[in-house]
Amino acid sequence: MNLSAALLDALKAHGAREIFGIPGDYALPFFKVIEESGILPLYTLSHEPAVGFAADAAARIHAGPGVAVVTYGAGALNMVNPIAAAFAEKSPVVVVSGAPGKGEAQRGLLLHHQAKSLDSQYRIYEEITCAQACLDDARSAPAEIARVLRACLSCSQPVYLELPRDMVNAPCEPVQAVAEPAYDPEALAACADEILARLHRARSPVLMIGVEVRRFGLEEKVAELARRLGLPVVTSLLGRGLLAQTDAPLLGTYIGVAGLPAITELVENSDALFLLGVIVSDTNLGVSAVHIDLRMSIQALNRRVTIGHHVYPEIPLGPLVEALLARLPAQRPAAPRHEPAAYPRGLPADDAPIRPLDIATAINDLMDARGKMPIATDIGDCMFLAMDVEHTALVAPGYYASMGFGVPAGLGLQAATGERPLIIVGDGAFQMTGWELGNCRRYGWDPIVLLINNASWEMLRAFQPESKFNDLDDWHFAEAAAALGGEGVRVHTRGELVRALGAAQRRRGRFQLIEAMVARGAMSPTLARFVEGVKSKRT
Ligand code: TPW
Ligand code: MG
Repeated sequence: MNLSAALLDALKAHGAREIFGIPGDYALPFFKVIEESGILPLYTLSHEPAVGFAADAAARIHAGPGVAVVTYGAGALNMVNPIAAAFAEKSPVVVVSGAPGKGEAQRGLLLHHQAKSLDSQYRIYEEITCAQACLDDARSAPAEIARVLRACLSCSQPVYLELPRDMVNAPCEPVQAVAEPAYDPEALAACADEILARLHRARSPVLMIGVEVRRFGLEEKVAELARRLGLPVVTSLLGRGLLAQTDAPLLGTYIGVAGLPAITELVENSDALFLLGVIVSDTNLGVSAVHIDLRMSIQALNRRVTIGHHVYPEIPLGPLVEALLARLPAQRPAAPRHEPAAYPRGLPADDAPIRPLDIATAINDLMDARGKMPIATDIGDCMFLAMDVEHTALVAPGYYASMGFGVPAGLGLQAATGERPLIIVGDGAFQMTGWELGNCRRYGWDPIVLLINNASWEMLRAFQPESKFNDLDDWHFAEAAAALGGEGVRVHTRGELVRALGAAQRRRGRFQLIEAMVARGAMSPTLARFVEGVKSKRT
């Protein structure tokens, strides 16, 4: 066996299902093996940021590693931002970068795509991945690959593998996977007991679910845990979309002052907030009018449980959920008396102009009539209006908040699941990565793309209305759809929006771009509250 086949087999054995990439001369030999071996399907895109976002979305949706393969320097450094995003949002992306061969590096010349030194790229990636290896020794390579892929799965974060081009065909042993790091069952038992005692004593315990629950494949078990505990359940902002496929007693999403008052009060008045896999970030917990006292909370994140001043290190989330379930009776306690969030429905198909909330309403009506779709959003009002869309599988940059995520993430969703996604994106973000839709035709992808064109960086305008640089030009995106292999329509009224969504849903085989024209200054209620909340926190 050679090194590249050993790597591809190992990726597949660790749960990878497809590869996204863009080749370059340092990566051409590896791409040749990827294509000719057929071990994993290869999807090439147009610009490396999209490769990173698509691999990230694939990882999020199938809760296993996503793979992004790029060339050295110009390729890998182009992908730093999406991998930083995946690191922050705990998405397990395996980056494989081609690199100069060992011999080339020893000739004393600077090599093309080299920045400062030949290992600059490796050191940059050390900052944004949880494990790294340079596969420049065929004897140690199998163990190095196993170590790095184990870290990817155990930490649910990106990892970095550098593959010098003269190593691609080096003879090599197959990769033997390494086991999960061990934990102390007695510590786990003590921790589970303490959590349950703490919840039992509390007046108003609340369970908040975060992305780790999905990353570690625990949604069904956590839904069962929620039922047995009989606690009100909410998701964090980044955790929006979790538990959508379960019958957990889910109320909605906590977004502090930006969210529904009933959920905000419940979370902020809780005397035992159980944060299960929630990243403790400003977007998840900071947008509150009151200061949430984390000493009153129970936090399980990053293989560590913190209960007040007690810290239990090395408690992985899966075994913790199992231990809690094992301690709870199977019968259901009385359902908690909290109303789940109600989402807007029944958009009149009239001649009124489109407001952002109308878009959420139209999507709810469509999904009621034709079934749920997985959704990818960008950052901007598209993400905030998605909070008014009924719970469905969702990938969105809810914490790191990088623009350009939505369209490539949607392509990643369709590649990974075969399901047709709905992409919701603003005009500013579409200017960054919208061109990637041109790759749909050759792979048979046909997402429905709802582009909110307000000719504006509206979210920035909301923070700083006096700045004229937030005015964008009107790019007439729908007209570009045909050239990219899809179909586009521009809609101005609610009636046109409803009809366009229905028509797009019926037309399969090509991407359907609906360019919804929205007035500058119009915002979803959630974004308006979010901006007010952030502004008042700053002053
Ligand atoms: C890679 C900063 C956050 S939101 C925003 C900017 C520029 C405006 C988005 O405009 P769009 O949506 O897409 O038209 P909308 O609803 O506000 O009109 N560069 C990157 N990421 C971020 N987050 C920014 C800049 C930003
Ligand atoms: Mg805009």
